[in-house]
Amino acid sequence: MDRDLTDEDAYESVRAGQWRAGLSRRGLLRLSAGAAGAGLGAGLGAAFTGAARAAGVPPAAGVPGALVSAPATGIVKPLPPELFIPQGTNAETRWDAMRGQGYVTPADRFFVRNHVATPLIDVRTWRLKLWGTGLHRSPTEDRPVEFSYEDLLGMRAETVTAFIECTGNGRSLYTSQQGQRVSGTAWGLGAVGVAHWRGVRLATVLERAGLSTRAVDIMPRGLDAEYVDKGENLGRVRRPLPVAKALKDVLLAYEMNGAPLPPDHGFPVRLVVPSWVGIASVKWVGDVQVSDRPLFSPWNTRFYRLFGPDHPPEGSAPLTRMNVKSAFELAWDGTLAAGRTHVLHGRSWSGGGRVRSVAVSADGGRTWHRARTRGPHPARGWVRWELPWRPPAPGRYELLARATDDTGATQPVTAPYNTLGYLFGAIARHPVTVK
Ligand SMILES: Nc1nc2c(c(=O)[nH]1)N[C@H]1C(S)=C(S)[C@@H](COP(=O)(O)O)O[C@H]1N2
Ligand SMILES: [Mo]
Repeated sequence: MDRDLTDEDAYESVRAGQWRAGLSRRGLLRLSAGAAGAGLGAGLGAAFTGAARAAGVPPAAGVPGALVSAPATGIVKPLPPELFIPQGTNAETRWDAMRGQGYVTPADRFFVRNHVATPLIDVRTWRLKLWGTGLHRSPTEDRPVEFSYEDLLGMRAETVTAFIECTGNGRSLYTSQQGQRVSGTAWGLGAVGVAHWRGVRLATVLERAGLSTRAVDIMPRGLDAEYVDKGENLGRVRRPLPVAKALKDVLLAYEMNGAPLPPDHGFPVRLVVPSWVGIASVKWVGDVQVSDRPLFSPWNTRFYRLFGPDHPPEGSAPLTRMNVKSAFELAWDGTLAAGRTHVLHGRSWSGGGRVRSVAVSADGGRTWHRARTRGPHPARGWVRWELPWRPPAPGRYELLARATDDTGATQPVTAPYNTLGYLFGAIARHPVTVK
């Protein structure tokens, strides 16, 4: 039986076996051929507009890989404190800055997760390079198949509305809510955003480059500088993706919310890997290796697996889909006026599918009330919801929201511990003071 590698259970068990036992090529061939066939033609839910050249060619800026010397963060866009919480080389969206916004996260407040500084790339010389043993005639890295920005703009465009979420989103709650020590950026719940991404299907580009039925993994690599982790140079950001997922619903995006990608979000072109861990959505893509055997990088071996007492020493299988989460459009530890009714607003999302229902509690989880969802509700995005609440008296409260997706997955009371603090999906206890 062929197993769909875009199903994370199948993917995890298959890949876990591969790490341990080396690979059975025949098994993998069957996997990729079957899953790829099933995935092809599954729509992105997309709008083909026909006029593919919305953006034209933006002005050139610098050279590939050149660093922007924005002070301290390496982020180009302004980071006003009312929109962002600084997190080292990263910036977290303030959830209160989503209050009153439409369905998507505007680019001016979309979180940024950068291993190193945002590079400014000259689109006139930029090329997308594909190479490897998974393409016909196995082009080498120094003689790849190339596409220009113009080439991509000239191909059939699609739009997908999808969240991108850092795997460590909510990490600080392992400590604040569960008293556990984890390492990594101490995100609150703001390392997530939804945008309308427009670009070319990765499947289209892979096919034009001569995708072979032998291909099993692809590995996109960013043009940002090499990442040095505690003195060790890990090379440029890159993470393998199974061909089955690459062919299913992955976009090579050049627009975000109707405008050319901003530099911080991957200009000129980034991957958008819907529903999966944010690291899969490689920004500033320069090349894509296509391989007839499984690929490895630190981003699928030492990072983005679960480590800790409940996992084998080499960690879980590489993480794929994100879990179910919810957030209130309120400042963390903010204030609400006493003596009147407030409409609590929030958003919920899941990598597993559409969010089916959201329940809210203002009394620590003793009583729950179904929130009213409104607006669009796409599987790869989030759903907005609201619920009126009249605080009974001044004082400190914890607001809880719990979403359930259409696979039945819901938010637990406690998130399973892992040392790197990934996938915090427990019900967050959002503190507010009423006075
Ligand atoms: N080239 C490159 N791609 C990257 C990263 C990076 O540092 N370099 N960070 C990844 C991570 S960990 C996340 S969560 C998302 C964040 O996307 P955003 O900065 O557009 O919000 O980009 C991913 N793609
Ligand atoms: Mo991330």
